[in-house]
Amino acid sequence: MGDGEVCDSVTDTAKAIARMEIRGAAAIAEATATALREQATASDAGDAAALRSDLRAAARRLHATRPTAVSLPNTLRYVLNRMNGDDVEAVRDSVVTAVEEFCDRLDHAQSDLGTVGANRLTTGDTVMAHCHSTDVLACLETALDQGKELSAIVKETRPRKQGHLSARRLDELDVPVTFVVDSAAYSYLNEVDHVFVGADTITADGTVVNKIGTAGLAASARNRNVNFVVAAQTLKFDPETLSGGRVDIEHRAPSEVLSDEQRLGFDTIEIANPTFDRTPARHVDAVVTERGQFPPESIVTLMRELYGPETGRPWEE
Ligand code: RUB
Repeated sequence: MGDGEVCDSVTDTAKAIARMEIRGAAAIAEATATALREQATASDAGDAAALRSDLRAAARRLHATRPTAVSLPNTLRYVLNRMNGDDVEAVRDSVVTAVEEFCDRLDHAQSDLGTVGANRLTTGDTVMAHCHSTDVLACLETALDQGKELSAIVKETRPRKQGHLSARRLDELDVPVTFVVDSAAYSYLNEVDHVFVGADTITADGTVVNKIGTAGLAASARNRNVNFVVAAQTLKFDPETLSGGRVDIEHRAPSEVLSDEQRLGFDTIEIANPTFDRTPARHVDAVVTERGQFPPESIVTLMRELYGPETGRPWEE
């Protein structure tokens, strides 16, 4: 190493993120930060410039895994912008310290956000959940810890069925869960007090990019006058959208939709598998963050305050 080569744990983490063994924006952020720390400690770079080059190479490898989850580049920005020092030890120490700080903030952010989200909930409420978001679960867990009784309707969330993870977690917490296929959501909305979803990315105009199916659910919730809440740490804000950047929507393999066996006889039919969609701000009642609750249209102000000076791509330098 020392010549832009990445260590095994960076490669392993990148593969695990790409295969969705590590998934969800917060988990991706933590794994990314930890992999950068591994790179800093494993590198045998001979001088500070070589170590910086190894770290940027590691960051590029990680960045290439999932294009839509902005927590990943925001993590890279946080750590690489704090990388400093004139010798190898100093650069290494600065990265290790930045990663510790980052992981600490991540832990606090989720529990602070949970408290804000729990304030929206009262005993007897039924919440509909889509996909698996640890930020959403933090809101529900905090409300339960406060003694509020909740029930949940959980959507399966095709094609990867991450709704199973949410349903199992809520069942462990003794929340009565009704598990439904995605197409049943509209029929169940009249039994629901709030829809809670997470986010992978929130743009400067308050658009919420989250697991495919979120936008349709938000439109249905608006149609039925059901509160639609997005639980998302400010780490999900995309600072590149402050200057016109667009969020690319990841497309994954057709085999996630139909297995090779199911595909027999379908081979001339194109299968599309977009992973995320865009929910417009007008369908979102509130964005719950660790810094409080915001109408989506006001996110731009907070985004500028938090990320104004950090919109670059330090892994490309
Ligand atoms: C997961 C997903 C989650 C967000 C938020 O998508 O869309 O709602 O990532 O998760 P995938 P969290 O399964 O493709 O990663 O609140 O845990 O950060």
